[in-house]
Amino acid sequence: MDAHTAAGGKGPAKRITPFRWSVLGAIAVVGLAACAPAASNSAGYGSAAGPPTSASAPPAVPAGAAEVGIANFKFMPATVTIKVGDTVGWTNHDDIGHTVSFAGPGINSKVLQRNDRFSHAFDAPGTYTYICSIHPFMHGTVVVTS
Ligand SMILES: [Cu+2]
Repeated sequence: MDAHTAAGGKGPAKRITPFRWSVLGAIAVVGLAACAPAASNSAGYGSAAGPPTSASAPPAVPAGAAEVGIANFKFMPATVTIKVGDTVGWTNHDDIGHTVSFAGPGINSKVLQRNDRFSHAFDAPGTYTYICSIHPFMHGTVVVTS
């Protein structure tokens, strides 16, 4: 080859030979690498679509409010989480009167008879616990997030 002749002017031909073998070796490595992707094609499967979303959920409590029912001597749900400024409403479904009486901020309903409703808007973040003052074993919590 002409390369032999040109490079040979700078030194003996023995110094050229290792270089040419390394080039051949590099070509061989590239050839092997090109085969690799075909071998790993099967790894692409497995990420199917998620579960179908339910078409129609029941109408939820409107944003900015939460509703608590009082039934069978329980606040349900016992814990509600709202944002600052949101309102929580309580409706008594028992035939017995209950109250909504908070420990800290002095929020107290009158005695709620069946189907009476009490509501309060919370203006500061925090965790507020309350009871029924008639039945102190009834506990509820309002979590107000900022
Ligand atoms: Cu009660």
